[in-house]
Amino acid sequence: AKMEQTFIMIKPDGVQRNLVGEIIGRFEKKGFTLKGLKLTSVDSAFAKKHYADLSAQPFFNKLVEYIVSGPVVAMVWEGRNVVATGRKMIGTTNPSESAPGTIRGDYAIDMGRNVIHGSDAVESAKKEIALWFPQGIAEWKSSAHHWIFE
Ligand code: YYY
Ligand code: MG
Repeated sequence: AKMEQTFIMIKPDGVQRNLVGEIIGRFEKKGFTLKGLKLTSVDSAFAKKHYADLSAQPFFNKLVEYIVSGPVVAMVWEGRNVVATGRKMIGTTNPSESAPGTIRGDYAIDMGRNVIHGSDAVESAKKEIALWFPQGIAEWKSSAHHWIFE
């Protein structure tokens, strides 16, 4: 599998519930590399752009209200297969079906308070990273790189 990047966002409930350190720790300890990080609040126009693909869904307005309800932590993580592996670490959309050991399985109950977002494909990751980090992200290589990737 190739090196790729994914966009991960800790949603307002995750920030309010002090899960930021825990979630960052899981991605760090897995071996992925942190390439972008900011605490920020977004307005509804921005949230609608982020979730544009879901604009026809009945839960869309509620989802947008939730995302603008407090600051979020926006991140870019890099590593081999990080998009799919990140989704596995996050768990299924509905936390009541997410396996224990996943972030949603361990820390969430309701679908509309599921703590974290992760890109669902390499293409959507590229779009989301460009939307959230228009100024670009840090260029660096971890000194642990060769201890993690063969
Ligand atoms: O990628 P993921 O976050 O797992 O789910 P999406 O299908 O992209 O939906 C985005 C977001 O919308 C989801 O995290 C919760 C919310 N949502 C909802 O409130 N009700 C649904 N039936 C489906 C999704
Ligand atoms: Mg999604």
